[in-house]
Amino acid sequence: MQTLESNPALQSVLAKARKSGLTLVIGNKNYSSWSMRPWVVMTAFGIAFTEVRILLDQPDTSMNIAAFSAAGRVPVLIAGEITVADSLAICEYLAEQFPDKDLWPQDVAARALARSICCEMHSGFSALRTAMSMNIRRRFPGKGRTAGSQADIGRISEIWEECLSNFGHHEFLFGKFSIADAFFAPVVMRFHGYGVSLAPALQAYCERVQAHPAVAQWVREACAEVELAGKHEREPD
Ligand SMILES: N[C@@H](CCC(=O)N[C@@H](CS)C(=O)NCC(=O)O)C(=O)O
Repeated sequence: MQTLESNPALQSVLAKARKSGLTLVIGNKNYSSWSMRPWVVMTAFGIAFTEVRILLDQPDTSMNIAAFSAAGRVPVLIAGEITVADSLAICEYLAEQFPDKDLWPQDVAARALARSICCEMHSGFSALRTAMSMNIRRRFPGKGRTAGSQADIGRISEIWEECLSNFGHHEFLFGKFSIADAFFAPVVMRFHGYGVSLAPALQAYCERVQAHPAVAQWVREACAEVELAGKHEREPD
């Protein structure tokens, strides 16, 4: 495997990142649902960062990611000498570093539920993620409906209903926009792209998420990208 030492360009990007505040390493905005989550959190909460984008599904993708993290996946946050890999670990790190910004809900019960549903998202819904991969620029109405993805859509609807009715007051999942909404933002994009029908209150929630300035900015930038990742462009069943 090539190392950072053999790639002077990336070596200088990393050296600069180590010296300058926070750097978030992400994949293509059109496809990288995991990258979208911390990027939306940092943007929504006004946490300044430099973005480094690595193109997915290219011959040098693994080598380029390995330059920043041995875990071999994006997103990665570089904070001085600290490297945080994984979307959820990054969000937890940010919540700890910026306690005044309330990235998680303030109420203890709401926060416990917010963490639970983010973990459920992070470790589950693989049927939905496989059958309906995120491709912000394209529409696949009615596609990707497997028994597993339908079950995942049902469970996600149940989660949103519970959060919105008990804590959300018909705004975001816990009222004010939080990490939990950022964690489900890529699901909102999938539901939009694959034309999933939802109950009116959940559809309205999806529209609020898409209208959030940080989400809207990510989507705009995803639409402006020109690079294609063949793996993610395959027509779904
Ligand atoms: N559990 C990880 C998953 C990250 C992940 O799977 N990222 C994908 C892009 S969305 C990746 O880096 N894939 C490597 C590749 O395509 O070579 C997280 O939450 O950050």
